[in-house]
Amino acid sequence: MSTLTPDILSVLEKQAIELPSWAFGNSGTRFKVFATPGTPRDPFEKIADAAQVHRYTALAPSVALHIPWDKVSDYAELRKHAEDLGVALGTINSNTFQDDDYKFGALTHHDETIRRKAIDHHLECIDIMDATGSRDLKIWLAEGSNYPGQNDMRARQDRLQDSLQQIYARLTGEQRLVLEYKFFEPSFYHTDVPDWGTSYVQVAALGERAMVCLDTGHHAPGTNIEFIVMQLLRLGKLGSFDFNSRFYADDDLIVGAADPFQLFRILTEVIRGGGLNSPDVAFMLDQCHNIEDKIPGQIRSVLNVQEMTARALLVDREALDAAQTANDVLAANAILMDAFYTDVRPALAEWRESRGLAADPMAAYAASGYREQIAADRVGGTQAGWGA
Ligand code: PSV
Ligand code: MN
Ligand code: MN
Repeated sequence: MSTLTPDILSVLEKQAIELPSWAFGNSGTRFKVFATPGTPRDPFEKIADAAQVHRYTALAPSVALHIPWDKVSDYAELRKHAEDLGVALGTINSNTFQDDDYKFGALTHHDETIRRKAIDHHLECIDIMDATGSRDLKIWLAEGSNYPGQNDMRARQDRLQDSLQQIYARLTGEQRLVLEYKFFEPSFYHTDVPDWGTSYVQVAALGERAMVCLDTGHHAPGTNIEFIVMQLLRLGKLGSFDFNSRFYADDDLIVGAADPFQLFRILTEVIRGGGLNSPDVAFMLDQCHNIEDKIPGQIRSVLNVQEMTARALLVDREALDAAQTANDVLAANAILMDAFYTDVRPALAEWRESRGLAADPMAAYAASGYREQIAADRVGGTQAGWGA
C-alpha cells in the first residue's frame, strides 16, 4: 500500500457511486439493440444485478430508478428487496421524452393541458420518492426546437420556471431537485436547458434544495468540464454528477474509458472544491452497455472512478500552491502529472483484500457463476428503457 496513505484510504472508504437501473437493461443505437443473455426482466432483477456490483466493490450502495421504466405496483416492496440485497433506492429520474404528447415540449409546452400532464408526472415521481426514501428528483428535458423561428425560446424559459416552481413546491424534508443540462439532442436548433448557466439560473430561482446535475457526456468537444465543476462548487450548486465518457456525442460509454486524464482533472477540482464525499454532491453513473456485459461494465466503471479519485488525492496540494504562487508553470504542471501517472491499482487491490473484498473484483465476479445463472434463469423479455 505504498502509494496510498491511511488518510487517503479513509477518504476512499467513504466513496459512494450510484448506479443507474437502466445500465442493466438492453440498450443500443438506432441501428441495432444487441440482447445480452440474462438481461433483467423487471426492476427487481435490475436491482439484484446492481447489488452484485456493490458486493464486489463496496462502492455502489444505491441504485437510481427511471419512471416509468421502473414502475412497479408497490415501491415499499421494491425498497425492501433492495435493502435485503444490501443496497438502497436512490435518485428518481423523470421521463418526459417518450410520450407522443411531448413531441413539442413538456415542462415548456404552450398547451396548458400538456404542461400540466408533465408537471403531474413529476409530482408522481415525488410520491415515489416518499415511498422509496429517495432524496433526489433528477430532471433531464429533451425539449427544444429544430428550426429557427419554430418556437418562442423566451416564453419557454418562463414556462419552464413556472413548472419547476410547482414541482419544487411539492418537495419535503431533505428532498432535492437536480436539473441536468445537455447541449443538444434530440433537439438540434435550440435546447431549453443546454448548459450549466441555464440550469443554474433556473435552479437558483427555486431555492436551496434545487441544484445542477452535470453529466460529463453533455458538453461540446473540447469543453473544459473541470472549470464548470469548479464554478458550480464555488456557487454551492453542484448537486450531482452523471458520469460516463464520450468520443463524439452522448455516447454513454464507461466513465474514464475515453479520457482518464479528463476524469482525473474533474476529480481534482471536486477535491479542491470540497465536493468529494460531500452530501451535497451525488456521484452517479449514467451509462449504457451496448456491446459489453453489463454487470462487469458497471464494476469497471466504479473502479475507474475510484482509481482516478485515488490519483487525484495524491496531488501534493502544498507543493502545488507553492509552485503556483511562484509562477513556476512547469513545476505546477509536473506536480499534477506526477499524481496522474501514479499507478494506484496494486495499492487498491491490496487495500481491498485487507477489507475482506476480492483483490480483483472483475475476476471475482467472473468466477462467481452469477452470469451463467442469470442467463439460464431469465428467459423471455427485456425491460423497457433506452433499448425498447
Ligand atoms: C439523455 O441524454 C440522458 O442520457 C440524460 O443524460 C439522462 O440523465 C438520461 O438520459 C436518463 O434520462
Ligand atoms: Mn445524464
Ligand atoms: Mn445523456
